[in-house]
Amino acid sequence: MVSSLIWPLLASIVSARVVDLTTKESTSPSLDVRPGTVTGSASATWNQNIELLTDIQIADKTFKVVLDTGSADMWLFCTSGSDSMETGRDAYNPVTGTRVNGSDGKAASFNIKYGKGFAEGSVYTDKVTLGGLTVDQAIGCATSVSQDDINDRNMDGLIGMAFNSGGENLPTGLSQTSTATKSALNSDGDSVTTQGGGFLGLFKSDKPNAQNTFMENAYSELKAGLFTVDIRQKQDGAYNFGYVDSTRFSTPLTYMPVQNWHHWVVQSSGYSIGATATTQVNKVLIDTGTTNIMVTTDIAKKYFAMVPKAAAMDSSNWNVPCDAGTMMPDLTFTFTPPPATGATSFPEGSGGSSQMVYNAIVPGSLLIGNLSGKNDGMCQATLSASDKNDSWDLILGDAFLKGQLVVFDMAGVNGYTGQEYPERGQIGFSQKPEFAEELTN
Ligand SMILES: *[C@@H]1O[C@H](CO)[C@@H](O)[C@H](O)[C@H]1NC(C)=O
Ligand SMILES: *[C@@H]1O[C@H](CO)[C@@H](O)[C@H](O)[C@H]1NC(C)=O
Ligand SMILES: CC(=O)N[C@H]1CO[C@H](CO)[C@@H](O)[C@@H]1O
Repeated sequence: MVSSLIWPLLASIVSARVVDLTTKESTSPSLDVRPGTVTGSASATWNQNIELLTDIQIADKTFKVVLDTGSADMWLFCTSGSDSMETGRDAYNPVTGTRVNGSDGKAASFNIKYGKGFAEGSVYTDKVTLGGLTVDQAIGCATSVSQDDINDRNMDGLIGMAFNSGGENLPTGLSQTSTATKSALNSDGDSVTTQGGGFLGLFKSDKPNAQNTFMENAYSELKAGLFTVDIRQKQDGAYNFGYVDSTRFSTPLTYMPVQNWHHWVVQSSGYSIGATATTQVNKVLIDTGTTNIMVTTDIAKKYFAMVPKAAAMDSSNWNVPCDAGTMMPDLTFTFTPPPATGATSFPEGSGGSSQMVYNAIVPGSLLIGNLSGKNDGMCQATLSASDKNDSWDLILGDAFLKGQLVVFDMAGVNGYTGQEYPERGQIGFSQKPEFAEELTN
């Protein structure tokens, strides 16, 4: 907890943006429009089978954070918060950072509201290392945090991987109202998705110069402007930065353009429960920060009607027999890529694009979650119901991501990348080798 006073002075002098990275030779420079050469990798470790935590380092200290594709801000519990908040976790001591000030010279404050939670405090910039990539990063130093998050002692904060659109004018037609999601442990140990504002809360009070997200800061250095998510059932997974791991991903990938500049939202063209397919267009948020798959009540009811002994716990959650195994139908979301238009230049390593329809299959066994806690042989389902939002219809969280390999590519539709930070992104899907085998049997 104690930081020396010498280190922060040194740290503020060093201003290289990205250092100490794995460097790979670029094999096809003509296609590699990214100026950068670096890649990185970090593991994703389960916390109580409910959220994934990733290590970041600041000033040689390690913090465990939720890497959240459903929101854009970064915050950590701050050492200047209450003692009870700090107990049992690593809190960030901003003595190594530089305070961000408003135009009046006073400390800039941030105030992020998630529907069921919040974090507030002041803002610092500091050197943050994630997956071996080091950037100067704005950090919300949270002195006031919702009790559910305080109780989640293994979690030191959150790093948002969604888009930063705060300082920009949004293209017409897109909603300015921001919503964010993250998941946390509530007092019952259930997964919760919290929503209702959160993007760029860092700049709310004093509106200092817009701060960048981690991906924006790392973007120009990365070999490819993307990160990938490989989450596994009951095992550590991996987040990779700047490359697609060809030993895991089968390429070419099916890429879907993001629908909304704020969020990693793409369009699905239908879903299947077991062999029963329904054509229905939905906007889906692909969210590492939500434990469950959140669908409409209609889809959830249809699904659980197929599971013998499934029991509704309330209007949004169901329990299923822990040994339901093969009785749980697979749940499939269909992604139909738009026809290729315009430039189709892919950064090397991003896998190229497939025009094939992608069926994202979530094997039924992945929808059986934790024990109900009632010693009744029942387990919480990781499929639940929630209402639609303006920004999305469905949230495909960790339960979905366990079934697919996913690329979050900041390039535009069909892989177009300019030298500037792009205005849109695309999400690429690839079957997991282990499930691809299971599913063809
Ligand atoms: C979920 O189950 C795992 C064991 O599979 C256990 O370690 C964990 O504490 C449980 N989480 C909650 C929130 O009950
Ligand atoms: C903000 O103000 C504090 C206190 O005066 C100062 O230490 C800090 O360097 C300022 N930040 C910037 C970026 O100038
Ligand atoms: C599914 C979803 O995103 N639901 C949220 C939509 O927005 C309202 C109001 O902001 C929330 O209460 C819902 O939880």
